[in-house]
Amino acid sequence: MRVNFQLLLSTLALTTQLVASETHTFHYTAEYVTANPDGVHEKQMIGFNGKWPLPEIHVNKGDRVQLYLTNGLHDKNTSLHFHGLFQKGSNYMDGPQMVTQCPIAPNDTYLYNFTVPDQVGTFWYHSHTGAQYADGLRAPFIIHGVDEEDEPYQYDEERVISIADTYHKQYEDVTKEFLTRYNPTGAEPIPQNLLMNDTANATIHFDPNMTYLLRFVNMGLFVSQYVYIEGHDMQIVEVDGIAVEPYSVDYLYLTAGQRYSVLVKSKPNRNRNYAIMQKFDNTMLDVIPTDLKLETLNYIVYNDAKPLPLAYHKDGAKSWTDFDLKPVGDIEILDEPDHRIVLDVIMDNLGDGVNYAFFNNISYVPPVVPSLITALTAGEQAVNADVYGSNTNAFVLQPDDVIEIVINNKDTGRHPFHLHGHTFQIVQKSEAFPDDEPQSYNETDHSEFPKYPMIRDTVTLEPNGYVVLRFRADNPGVWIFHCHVDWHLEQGLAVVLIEDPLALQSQTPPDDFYQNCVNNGVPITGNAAGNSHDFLDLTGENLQPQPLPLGFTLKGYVALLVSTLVGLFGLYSIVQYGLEDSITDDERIQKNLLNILKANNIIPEEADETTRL
Ligand SMILES: *[C@@H]1O[C@H](CO)[C@@H](O)[C@H](O)[C@H]1NC(C)=O
Ligand SMILES: *[C@@H]1O[C@H](CO)[C@@H](O)[C@H](O)[C@H]1NC(C)=O
Ligand SMILES: *[C@@H]1O[C@H](CO)[C@@H](O)[C@H](O)[C@H]1NC(C)=O
Ligand SMILES: *[C@@H]1O[C@H](CO)[C@@H](O)[C@H](O)[C@H]1NC(C)=O
Ligand SMILES: *[C@@H]1O[C@H](CO)[C@@H](O)[C@H](O)[C@H]1NC(C)=O
Ligand SMILES: *[C@@H]1O[C@H](CO)[C@@H](O)[C@H](O)[C@H]1NC(C)=O
Ligand SMILES: *[C@@H]1O[C@H](CO)[C@@H](O)[C@H](O)[C@H]1NC(C)=O
Ligand SMILES: *[C@@H]1O[C@H](CO)[C@@H](O)[C@H](O)[C@H]1NC(C)=O
Ligand SMILES: [Cu+2]
Repeated sequence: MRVNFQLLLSTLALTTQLVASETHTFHYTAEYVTANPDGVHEKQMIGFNGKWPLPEIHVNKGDRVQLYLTNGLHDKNTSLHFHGLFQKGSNYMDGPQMVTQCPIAPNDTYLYNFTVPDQVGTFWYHSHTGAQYADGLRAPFIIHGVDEEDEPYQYDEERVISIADTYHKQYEDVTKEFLTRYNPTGAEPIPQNLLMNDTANATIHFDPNMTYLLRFVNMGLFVSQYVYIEGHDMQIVEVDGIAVEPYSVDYLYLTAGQRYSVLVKSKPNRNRNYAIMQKFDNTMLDVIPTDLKLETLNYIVYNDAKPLPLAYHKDGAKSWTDFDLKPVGDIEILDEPDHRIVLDVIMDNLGDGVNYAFFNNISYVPPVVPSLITALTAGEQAVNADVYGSNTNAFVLQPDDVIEIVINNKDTGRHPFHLHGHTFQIVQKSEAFPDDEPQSYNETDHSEFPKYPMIRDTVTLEPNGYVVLRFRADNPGVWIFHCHVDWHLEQGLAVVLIEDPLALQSQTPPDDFYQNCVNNGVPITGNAAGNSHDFLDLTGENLQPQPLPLGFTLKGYVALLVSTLVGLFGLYSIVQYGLEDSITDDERIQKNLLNILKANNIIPEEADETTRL
């Protein structure tokens, strides 16, 4: 009797566990949907099953996700990345095309099948094909805790609040106009608007006497945003899927890709409604068009019968940084690194006149074969960084090493860097420095390391400054580390970390992983050049364009030109000017520019194309 009872109990326990972890199966077809996100401009968005916005996905820790993605875009490839998920043991489900998978061809279906065993919090999913998520192929992905330890904060209800910048043109048109020699300074495309919850003038309903968990996700492409709420305190409790000790703030600042969950106590009555504001970080814009609204108003509504609030401006907000936040659980700084990777960021023009982004003088160019496939098929040679190509910035990491990534910004822009497959500790993060005084990290002369550093998956690098990140290489895989300003990723601001490739080889992607490549004409074995006979022979690999001819100081030339033209017409017109379709050859552009410079006495009348400026 007693034995049977115990058996019954353990059977019950087993059943409970089975029931507790659920499998969520989704069948989604990505296809064009006409929508008007900001209420100002109608465009073709990319929705799922004929609907846009895309659905929020909610799962519990330990659940399995089976998401069948059918590419219903007749003229484009697609892919899906689950931002912030470790994908431990399932590297091939990470999503970035030509890194961990082949692009999904039109009319093909790919199954994203993975579990979320060890993470809780606010994440999101998005296309990792070009700048495609600009057209709306993105949505929040929330992992709920299953016990108190998972969510060391209490709330009555949650509200998921996505924010984003938005473009009125289709992403491929914006990309084309950006990556051209007619935009030699690499001026990033200026978004036309801000969205909250995929709309403008959004309404978030509140009931009185509640504690809300507001989950903010920046699903934007480029510009960081400030968010602040009238008359309500915000207490940060979760950052990029990491629970932090409660910290009260007046505002949030989210770069593309970042998330914050805050606790907000609602008012005891429904006497009035309140403003929730979004504001562009306009220091990231090269030019501010006069019709761009830098700050937009949304509504916290307690009472539909009461008037909507006016815009609210937060004065004297207390500033704060990542160093004010502390992950729950006294997680100490990792030891001195076993492997330090130093990356210098620059932006510059190559011989085709286009402005590119570089880590250590290399502008990432996707290989012929996805790097993961190279790692899986290179045998022992998978530990040799060369097989991943000379233009992918591949670094091989040894198992369980403490990795330190030092990024020195030799550029005047602000860059939110994101690492796939990991979170990292932020052990140093400098302020911004003036353009003529960039500062690099000095390992023998730096600020004190925090004892309990902040941990997250996306961090801002300040203009002309540096950040130092640490993590342990405990997740075999091919993980891309890149700027989440998608325009900068398109310009090549990425490296790939090849983490413990020999252990990675024991991961076996399902058949459709390879079939997906075959259907899209991508080889399923070989090095970065697609060579499977000699992994060290990279003949035919994809390479960045040749540099500009020696002595040709286009940069100075352009700088002068820009300052002149800004004076004359404002930078906006120069961008317009640069994009003029009628100008089709470099020679004519140079002549035109020279003439403008001469006309303004910037250069002498006798100067020609060979004059060094
Ligand atoms: C938001 O308000 C602006 C200004 O009133 C209006 O032009 C726009 O259509 C509104 N957008 C939405 C989505 O309601
Ligand atoms: C889709 O990807 C394949 C493989 O990389 C490529 O050859 C093809 O040009 C891509 N198609 C489009 C429409 O970009
Ligand atoms: C798409 O796939 C379906 C089912 O495999 C097939 O019937 C159809 O002909 C395909 N369409 C195109 C345009 O390839
Ligand atoms: C998803 O992966 C699990 C574990 O490998 C496997 O058991 C399951 O059959 C897969 N689902 C599908 C639909 O292939
Ligand atoms: C966001 O918009 C959707 C669709 O209108 C709505 O169902 C949802 O409640 C909104 N989210 C919040 C936080 O208000
Ligand atoms: C909210 O709580 C306060 C204090 O307990 C109470 O006086 C008030 O009636 C409550 N408001 C509502 C709408 O229930
Ligand atoms: C990049 O190239 C410049 C000029 O050739 C050189 O001085 C510099 O050392 C290079 N930087 C790196 C990190 O390789
Ligand atoms: C780094 O700091 C040390 C100690 O202050 C100093 O001697 C050294 O010159 C610095 N290195 C650089 C490259 O600035
Ligand atoms: Cu960037």
